[in-house]
Amino acid sequence: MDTTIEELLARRILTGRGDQTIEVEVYTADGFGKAAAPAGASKGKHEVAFLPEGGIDAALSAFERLVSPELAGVDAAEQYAVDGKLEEVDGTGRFERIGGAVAIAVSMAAARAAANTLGIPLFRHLGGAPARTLPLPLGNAIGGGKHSRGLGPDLQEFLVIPLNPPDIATAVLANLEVHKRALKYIVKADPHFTGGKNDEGAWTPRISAETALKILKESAAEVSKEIGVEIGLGVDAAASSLWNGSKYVYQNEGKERGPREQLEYMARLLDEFGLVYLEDPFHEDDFQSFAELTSRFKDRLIVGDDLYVTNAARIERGGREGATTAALIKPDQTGTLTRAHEAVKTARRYGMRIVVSHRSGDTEYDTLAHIAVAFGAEVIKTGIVGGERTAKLNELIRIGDYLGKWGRISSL
Ligand code: 2PG
Ligand code: MG
Repeated sequence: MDTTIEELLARRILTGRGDQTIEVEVYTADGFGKAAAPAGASKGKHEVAFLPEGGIDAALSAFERLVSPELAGVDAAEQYAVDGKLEEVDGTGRFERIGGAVAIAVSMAAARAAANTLGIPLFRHLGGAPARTLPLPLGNAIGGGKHSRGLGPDLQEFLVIPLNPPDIATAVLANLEVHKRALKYIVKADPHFTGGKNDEGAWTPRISAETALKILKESAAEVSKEIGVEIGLGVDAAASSLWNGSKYVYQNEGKERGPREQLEYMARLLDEFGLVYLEDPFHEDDFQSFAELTSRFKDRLIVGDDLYVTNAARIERGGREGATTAALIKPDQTGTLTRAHEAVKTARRYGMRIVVSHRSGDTEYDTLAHIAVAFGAEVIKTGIVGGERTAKLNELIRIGDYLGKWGRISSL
């Protein structure tokens, strides 16, 4: 079985929200793999460049001129060699020349091609024998913030997570049931609600953050009682989207909060709703407030997304300063699987939990499910409904079946 890359090709395809992105096919002597780059909306300013100057056309042209000729001949099974080549041909450190979309699509497609050539599942190829733990799914049930055009609650995501599910299929079902159940309460709180959902399948009513959390608490309690699985609540504040340089602007609530008030507000939500998960409670450069909140809530998942942008050096700093108890890992934020793996290893050195995550503009690919199992992530964040979200959830169910009695489900 020869895993040497013989040929690569790239094309433009669409994300679930209809934006253009890059898909790459990699052919080895004996196999084939393809993958596509997801795209964010509430992007961190420290992420690698998604596209080079000149947009998608420039990315495709950079692929033809720089990437494709250089990658031919590289062994797809040696991920660090593939990813090292991508860094070398780009040369900017931030993928400004070839675009992060090209980089991550090539990186993942090469991994797929290697796994296919070797006749093993992708999670096994990337994670080896220890990869047998399925992550807990974190589902986005009610949406706000930038993902709801600033018209819903000011915080971006109101999330649910099963805490002690017996298996992955039950875990997925728990989230989906809470999402369905929540509608009953949402239409009471917002009688004009027409059932709109955002890019990730979360409901988008015009209600306050507190109402959203009350609704999820009630819905989760009902579902929990019926199926016998404890269900926790979470929030992605995406606070960089609220930050204006000196204050957090809550447009809908009609309030502004300074850094101190933001800290107290986040602490109040953690206390009042017993949140098990809180992502980006502060803007992306405020390591200090993260550390202060984390010192008060060590038993919760306080998570860095825009704060870390899957960058090992930023996670290293967060670890040294005690900024978070978990790191969000979005492979596209950093451009290659090798860099994402470095980020995971750094987070682990500081005892952080790992949350592998999709983007709000994602594709029907299921690659992320394999990456989460390979990295041994405790949690996978992948929206709630819609084809590009259920693609990952359904693949986790399949991986669970494949693992059979060797598989286990994670716990926090
Ligand atoms: C986030 C993500 C995904 P985006 O903030 O965590 O939910 O959003 O992909 O728009 O950055
Ligand atoms: Mg986020």
